[in-house]
Amino acid sequence: MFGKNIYISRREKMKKMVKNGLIIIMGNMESPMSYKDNAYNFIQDSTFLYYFGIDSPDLIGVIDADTGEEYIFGKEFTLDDIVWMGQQKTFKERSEEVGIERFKEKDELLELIEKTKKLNKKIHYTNQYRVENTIFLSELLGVDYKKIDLEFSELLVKTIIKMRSIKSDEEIKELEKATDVTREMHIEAMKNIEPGMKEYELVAILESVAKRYNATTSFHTICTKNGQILHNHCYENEFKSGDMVLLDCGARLKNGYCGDMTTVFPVSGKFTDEQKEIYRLLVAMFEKAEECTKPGVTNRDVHLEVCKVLANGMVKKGILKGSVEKIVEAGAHALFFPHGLGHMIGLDVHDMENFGENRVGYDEETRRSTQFGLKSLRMGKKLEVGQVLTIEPGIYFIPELIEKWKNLELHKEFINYEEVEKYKHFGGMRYEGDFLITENGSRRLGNKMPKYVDEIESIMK
Ligand SMILES: [Mn+2]
Repeated sequence: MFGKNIYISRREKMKKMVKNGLIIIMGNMESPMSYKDNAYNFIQDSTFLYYFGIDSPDLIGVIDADTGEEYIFGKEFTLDDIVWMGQQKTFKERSEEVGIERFKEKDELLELIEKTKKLNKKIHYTNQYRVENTIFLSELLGVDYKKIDLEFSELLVKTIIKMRSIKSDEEIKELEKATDVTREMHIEAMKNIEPGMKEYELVAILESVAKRYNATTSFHTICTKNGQILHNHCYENEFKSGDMVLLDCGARLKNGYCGDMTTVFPVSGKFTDEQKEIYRLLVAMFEKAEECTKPGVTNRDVHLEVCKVLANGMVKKGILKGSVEKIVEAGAHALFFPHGLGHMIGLDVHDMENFGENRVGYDEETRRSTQFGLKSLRMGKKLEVGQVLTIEPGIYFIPELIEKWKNLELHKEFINYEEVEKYKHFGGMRYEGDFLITENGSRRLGNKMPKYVDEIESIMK
């Protein structure tokens, strides 16, 4: 948690931007895993964390933009809670730590809503992603639950996205820490991998690094010898010499800030010549993105520049043919790179995507494409100083996709299918780092991360 003044000034800024009405920010409730008292790990809503800071279930933050009054509604501890969980700070005390003087029992929220309705004031709330909160809001506001996600406040959501998109110095420090824990997870994996190991055994090693820092993972770890499967959460395979590991994982610090990194490394500790060739092209794509990522350009343009590096490399290998510009315009390169270059990262690993990918990654100026590949770019809009986003190009040979395109004779003027066939066994590679947009360009967060073949091989020795 940050100092009180940070939360106070964030809420002041929000009030100024929303101007009038009553703002409701829902914290998360416990979510049962198999029965009520056996819940999933509690994850606080990140917007609630951003404005109200308290990492506990069943809280609701309310701000009256007209009067300036601020509240947290919840349920104060009873003797019963203390018997089960021990003495702890009261919610009143914890509310005061984030500058909120009015901690109220949850039941009293209904009165405030009734009062607000009588005054004909607007009630602002955001679109919801948890069914418990949708039902709660529906009952509180007397709105059909199906309408909750139609009648939310676009103004409030826009305000939150605008504020959370630009990271402050203290947030950058936390993101840097999250990136460093993430880095250590990757390096530990590189040092410990050996032929004969199961994917889940490697997962156990790298996830224990996060635990050592009182952190969790920021999403389900992808740790696989089948890198061509983009989001593979199955860990049953055995690594063999000659296989590549694709590891995409991140740490989520106790305070909510996330890291997200992907590396690929050879199980044996030595890249084969074929692996080196593709990996070097991947690094060239990554470095092109680093070079192009700066304020004022759209991330869509950065993505397209990176696609050109890929297309150019594939033309040199005889896999693609024709003009690089035309290949990328037609989207033929997406056979090998069907996803986007990256996404914003912060308190969520895909920052604020609960509001909708397009609200976060696009705007009136930059619209989302419907073309295969480009349509999966989550962040397309103009880059601004203070944004933090991932850069994560990939090169994949997905047998099923190759087969399908080949049968449809898709882009056959650009794709030399006979050459592509030779790589069907190859798998896939991705490399990812987290970047802050600075005045002059961008800066990769965290300590230096191995990237080149010799750097990776020397760590694995
Ligand atoms: Mn990512």
